[in-house]
Amino acid sequence: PNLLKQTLQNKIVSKQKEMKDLRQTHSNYKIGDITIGSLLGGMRGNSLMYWDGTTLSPTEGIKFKGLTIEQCQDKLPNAKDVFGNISNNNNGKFFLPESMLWLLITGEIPTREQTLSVINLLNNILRQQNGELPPVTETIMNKLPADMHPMTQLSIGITSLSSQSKFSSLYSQGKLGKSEYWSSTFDDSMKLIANLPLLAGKIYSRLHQKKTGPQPLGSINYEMDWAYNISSMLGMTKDSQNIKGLTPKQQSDFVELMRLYTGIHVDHEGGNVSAHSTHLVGSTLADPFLSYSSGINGLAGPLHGLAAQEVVRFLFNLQKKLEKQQQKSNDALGDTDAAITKEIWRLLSNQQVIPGYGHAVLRIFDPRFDAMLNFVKQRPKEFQNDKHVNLMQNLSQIVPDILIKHGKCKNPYPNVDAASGILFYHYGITELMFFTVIFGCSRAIGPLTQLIWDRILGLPIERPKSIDMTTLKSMTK
Ligand code: FAM
Repeated sequence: PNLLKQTLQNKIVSKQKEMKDLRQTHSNYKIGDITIGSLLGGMRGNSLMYWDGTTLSPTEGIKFKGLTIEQCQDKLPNAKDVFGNISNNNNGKFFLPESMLWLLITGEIPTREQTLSVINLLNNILRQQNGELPPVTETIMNKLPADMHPMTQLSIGITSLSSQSKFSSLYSQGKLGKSEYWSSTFDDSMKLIANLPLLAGKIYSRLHQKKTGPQPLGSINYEMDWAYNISSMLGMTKDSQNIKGLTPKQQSDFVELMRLYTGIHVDHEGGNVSAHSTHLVGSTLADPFLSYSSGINGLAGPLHGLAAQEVVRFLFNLQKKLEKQQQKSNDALGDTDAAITKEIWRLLSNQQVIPGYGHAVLRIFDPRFDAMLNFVKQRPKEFQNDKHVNLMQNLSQIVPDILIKHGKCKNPYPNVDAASGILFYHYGITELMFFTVIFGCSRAIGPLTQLIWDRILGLPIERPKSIDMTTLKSMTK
């Protein structure tokens, strides 16, 4: 039995009624004003779309069905809750993305059994595929140039899965009534999420093909969770080739990092580009694969998900510069802060952005950044000699003051990308272009959950009105 789908089904009637009442009774209620400034400024501050899973407060950060990240860590089942003591170290403490998936779809905190049912749901999809990508996707992925950007490969891979879409197939056969759209959208969405460890693994293995050959770097362990299996398919667990030569403790830590990262990146309310693109394309009744590949294309922009890659490049260049300067001046660590400050000002005066800083909505230290930083603080021995991780921490103390003085950006604080890439790098994911693929695995969960609800609630095709310069000018006369 599909516990998640059944639980969702039980919620449909009352939620549809809520929406119908709102539409009938309050359609004319005004919720904001649109100014020329916001129209030309990327619609900042305009509440224009319906999104139910998460909300983003400028001062409190992300909330998942009303729960902060800390509350989620406290309340949602983690690997220890689900599997018992899986290792003799302290890991297994971060909530599993599967429990977040349950929360976002049903609005309820899952029990251990319910979380396990989501793990089994995803693993059973892969069992039916013998732990391999569908043949069409496998063929297409193998034909892509190995040096094509991993995000382009991910987008193509997800698009190609569209040939598996139950929704599209039933729709084109004229077999679907409106009230049935959600069911096959649910099945397609779960299929997409289940296939992401395989796709990410495929893309990563192609980066290593010269050394490791064409075979996968790992295999799916049907007893384990989704984040574990992403790690395996990247070659980072005992179910894999352990291509980076990690110790068992490091393997376990890497899986823990993957659970943390893929748990907190699932969603960031609806207006961000990856979520909004999925929603927009989905509103045409494009299937979940076509819809989410649009989200992936948006995530691949340097101002959005690609920032993780840019941050690591930035940290490496900065570290090199600092070391050169120290050699020149024969200085110990004394003047590092001054040198960092000078370099940040140089970049700003060259009109460059400081990657990993700023946010369109947040006006605080991103709580997701804090969560990643805590991961480091809980493992002082592991990270004490990593100069780039140290630089990342140092920057987070120095850059905000500079950005405040610079006076341009509305949020001078680090966002999640300031920390994420360099932690993956630490464990051996040294291919910078790959980081955003991991983001892309996680982000599927929020927007696809919403897409299922869009179908349940019968949200219409999105069609905002555009305005030309002549009209804008005539309005202001
Ligand atoms: N460094 C230098 N200048 C910055 C800046 C930064 N980190 N962040 C913003 N600004 C500038 C911005 O370019 C704009 O300049 P102009 O007026 O010349 O156009 C000005 O400050 C006002 O921008 P804002 O209103 O504060 O930010 P936006 O809402 O326009 O943009 C971001 C938000 C995230 C795109 C922007 O802060 C940025 O480019 N940050 C660096 C890239 C980054 O880290 N992106 C990742 C965001 C992350 F959360 C994610 O999506 N994964």
